[in-house]
Amino acid sequence: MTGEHLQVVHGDITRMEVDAVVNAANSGLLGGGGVDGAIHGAGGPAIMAACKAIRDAQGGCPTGEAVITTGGLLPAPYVIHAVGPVWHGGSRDEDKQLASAYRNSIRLAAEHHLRTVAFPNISTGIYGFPRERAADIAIRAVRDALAAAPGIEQVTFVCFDEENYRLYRERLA
Ligand code: AR6
Repeated sequence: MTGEHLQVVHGDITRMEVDAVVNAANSGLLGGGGVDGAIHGAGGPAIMAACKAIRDAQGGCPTGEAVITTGGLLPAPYVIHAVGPVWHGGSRDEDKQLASAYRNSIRLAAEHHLRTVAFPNISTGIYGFPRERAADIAIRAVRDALAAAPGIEQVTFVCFDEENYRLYRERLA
C-alpha cells in the first residue's frame, strides 16, 4: 500500500482529512461534473467564490497548471485546482501536461507549507486519458516533485473507480 510518502485508497476524495485535496478542474475554474462537481457540492459556495476571484484576477488556469483556494466545508482546509489535459490520442503533449498538473500541485502545496495532499486520478474520467498511462505519469511526477518538497509528508492517491485502484495498488505495492 505504501512507497515512501505515497499511499493509495479507494474512495471519495471529499471525505479525506488532509491539508489539501486536489481537484480535477477545467481552465474556466467554474465547476463541472465528476470529482469537480463532488468537491464543489460537498465544499459549498466558498470554493466557487474563491475560484471566481482567481478567474477575475488571472482569467482562469491554463492546462498543466494549478491554483489554490479554501476547502470551504470540506474536512480539508484547502483545495488545489489542477487542470489536466483532454486526451487527444497522445500527440498534443498530453503526457507532459498531465505530469505538469501533478508537479504544480505539489509545488503549490509546498509553498503553502502543507504536509498532506490527496489526488484524484486527474484526466482519467471525462477527459479520457488512458488510465494505465496516467497512473505511470502521476506516480513519477509526484515522486519527482516530492524530491524538491521535503515538507510534504504524505501524498494519497484517492481512486474512485476499481480499475484505477488496482493500477495504483500494483504500482505502489
Ligand atoms: N473522489 C475521487 N475521485 C473521483 C470522484 C470523487 N468523489 N468522482 C470522480 N472521481 P473527472 P477529468 C474520479 O471526470 O477526467 C469536470 O467536468 C473519476 O473516477 O472528474 O480530469 C471538470 O470540470 C476519475 O478517475 O475529471 C473538467 O471539465 C477521476 O476522478 C473535467 O471534468 C477524474 O475524472 C475534467 O475531467
